[in-house]
Amino acid sequence: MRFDIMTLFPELINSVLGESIIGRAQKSGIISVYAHNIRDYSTNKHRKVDDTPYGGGKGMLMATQPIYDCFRDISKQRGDGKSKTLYMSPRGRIFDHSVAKELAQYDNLTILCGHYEGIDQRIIDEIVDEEISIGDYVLTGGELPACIIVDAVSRLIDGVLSDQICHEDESIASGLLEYPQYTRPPVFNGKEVPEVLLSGHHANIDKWRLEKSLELTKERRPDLYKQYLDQHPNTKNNF
Ligand code: 4FL
Repeated sequence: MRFDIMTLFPELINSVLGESIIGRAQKSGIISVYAHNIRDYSTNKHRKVDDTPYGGGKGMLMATQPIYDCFRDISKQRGDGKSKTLYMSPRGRIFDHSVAKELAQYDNLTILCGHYEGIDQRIIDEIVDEEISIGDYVLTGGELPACIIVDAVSRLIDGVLSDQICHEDESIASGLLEYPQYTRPPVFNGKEVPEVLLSGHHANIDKWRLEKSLELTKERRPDLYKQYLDQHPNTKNNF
């Protein structure tokens, strides 16, 4: 899978995504991430990328020309596969695990990161397929949200995680929060590991973990809990 990020801070993208699992996935060629500096496409002699808003108001907007030329260059570079262009924006659809699964079906994702007070609406209308928000807060730019999308989507791609069962098995994907986990030592500051986990009885351990997941989800995320019960009507509700 190929990601193209349009940004004023390509080094920010490369430093976040160059480490750990996503860094390794890039080195092994399973995914590629290209951070394009929008400023490189400015035709202005001072490499200007922003301008004042029509109608007045404070702040500066990102202008159309450098972004459009950057996008056209990316369109030439990327393959023919299934492609989508996203704009990271607090106005967008809220990102969650099901959106990540949806986006993992594409061959090419192009992500536009905003700065300043926003972007000329016409560039959004012209090149963006969907606006995506990572939550109801305002950041200084779209770079960190873009990295979150790349991270969450990439780990769903075959071969990115070492153990393929891993991401299908995990908590939020199942609709429940994760049960508590323990490792050695068996007693820490006087607190013991729950006995069932030391028993070696796998059926009992699975049952305990599911109960803990249900209990935690009911308490902390009643919205997810209700959804889970709707989808799993045979769940025994003991709490
Ligand atoms: C983008 C916030 C996506 C939340 C400033 C520029 C943002 C954001 N989700 N804040 N972009």
